[in-house]
Amino acid sequence: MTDEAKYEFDPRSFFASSDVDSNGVLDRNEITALLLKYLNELSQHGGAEDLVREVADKIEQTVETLMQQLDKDGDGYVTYNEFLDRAAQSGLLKTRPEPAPDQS
Ligand SMILES: [Ca+2]
Ligand SMILES: [Ca+2]
Repeated sequence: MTDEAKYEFDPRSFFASSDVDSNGVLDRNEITALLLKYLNELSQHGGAEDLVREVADKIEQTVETLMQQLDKDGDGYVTYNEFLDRAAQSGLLKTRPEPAPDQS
């Protein structure tokens, strides 16, 4: 149980850094950029080449699936709460590579 706080994921800053135009919601383009960045991180960490290639091949389909999962009210935008809901119950947080500690 003590391993639970092994690394800190800060969903707020993660969401904010993904919200490129800072309008408080993530649109399809921002989700795509986020996914590409995530894939890039994964491939830099190695060991996920198959996954990276598979997702990169079907990027539009993957974004579509992500949007369906994230955008619960279907308005085309992912709010912070929608993101939090999904992040909490999915494997997203667990599979994300450990970020470099940048908190002071
Ligand atoms: Ca935005
Ligand atoms: Ca929404």
